[in-house]
Amino acid sequence: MFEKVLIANRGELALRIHRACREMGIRTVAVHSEADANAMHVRLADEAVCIGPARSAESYLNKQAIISAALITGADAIHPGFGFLSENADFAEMVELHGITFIGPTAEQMRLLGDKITARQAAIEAGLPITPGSAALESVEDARVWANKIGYPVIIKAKDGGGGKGMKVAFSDEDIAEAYTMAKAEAKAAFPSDVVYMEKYLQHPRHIEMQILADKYGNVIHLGERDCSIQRNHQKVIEECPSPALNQSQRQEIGQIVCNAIKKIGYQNAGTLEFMYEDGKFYFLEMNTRLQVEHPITEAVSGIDIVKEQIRIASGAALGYTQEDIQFRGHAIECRINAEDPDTFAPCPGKITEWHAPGGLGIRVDSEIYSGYTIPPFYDSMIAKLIVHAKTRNAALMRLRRALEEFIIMGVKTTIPLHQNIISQHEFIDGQYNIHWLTEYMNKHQKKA
Ligand code: MV4
Repeated sequence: MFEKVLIANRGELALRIHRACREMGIRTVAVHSEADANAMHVRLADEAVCIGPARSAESYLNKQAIISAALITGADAIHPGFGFLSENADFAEMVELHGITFIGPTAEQMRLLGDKITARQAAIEAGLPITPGSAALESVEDARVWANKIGYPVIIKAKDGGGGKGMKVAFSDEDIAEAYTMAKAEAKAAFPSDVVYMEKYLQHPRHIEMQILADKYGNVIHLGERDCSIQRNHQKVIEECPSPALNQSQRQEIGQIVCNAIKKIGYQNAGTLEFMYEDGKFYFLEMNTRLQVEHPITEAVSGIDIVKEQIRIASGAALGYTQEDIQFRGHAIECRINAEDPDTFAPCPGKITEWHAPGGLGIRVDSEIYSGYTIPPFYDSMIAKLIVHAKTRNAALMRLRRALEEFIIMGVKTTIPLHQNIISQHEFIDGQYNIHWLTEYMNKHQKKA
């Protein structure tokens, strides 16, 4: 087992990883930018190294600085968290070349699954259900031919894309030229490659993702699904586990299919397979080769500490249990609390003058915020995650309502009122929503600016 782990991340996740290490008797190294010198995990970690100025490019994305910090402090392993360098295969490779363990999959597994076209190919060969689609598109004419083969509507996507950038939908031959050209241009501007491909467009899917854990010996288990359909502009707002749309037999079926696929692909550590779910069918979208923001709802329902499992797997331990040992209990819901204007979503950094987090049975608040802390303007606006867990979905909704009422954050605007609004809508209460619902709801009820 590792003696010392360097946490190559910031904010609530850095604290979360520190906590797992602490409980495992592993010493921690916190790396931070100049702007994060006062962060809680920096104070709690055994050692702290300033790796550069506030700008992420010069600190949290600075591969050399992070590896130097690991070498100087003698860290055995680096946990990348999510975002930043967590899915950067070159970084994973550099870390391993320096004799340090990267807590995650191998660089080649990252490369295979990070490229949307090779990932789709791997998914097909591994038996995952997928939307009808094309290989890399060569020209507008090629796009038109494929679109008529697949059948409109179609969506054109960048192979290195993500988060909705470089995606264009076409409903007929009239749209295809513009969709192809725009998607390619956006891809060129935003990603390493401007290669684009096409899929059959699903018009009202839910976004359901499966959490898996795989050790270095071919053992794979799944920890159930998360429904992440409540999102706006590709930013998740509320996630829940299990999905209100699935029944037990569907869960077992997709779980089995996913585990078999991961065994065939050959993968190690934690991973999440994203699907679109429409009219009772799953369609593989992409695989995330990292820990996800919303992992706590899976932890609540399965009782498994996913970060500890990541560390154990990276240290060479075999999974300590089989699929039959995993029990799912109750229902969990996560609200992402952002320092943003709840109506305009404009980021709203600043000094927290009052902080009172809710408590009680089944409440978890993951955050680094404390009274007097000043939120820096350089990073993502998420400042806390509120996770509630209860026996049933209705009980979880009641608990969530109560917890949001108790949550006091003064000094900055937050999205707490937005969450209170969403969970009082009957489409949410009935669990009848798809990926477009929140955007449509917001547009309908947008305060006239
Ligand atoms: C799709 C789709 C419908 N049909 N692909 C959005 C970003 C990236 N994860 C893929 N995305 C989508 N791909 C097909 N064939 C709809 C979306 C999509 C979406 C997917 C999941 C969660 C939220 C979304 C919001 C808008 C569009």
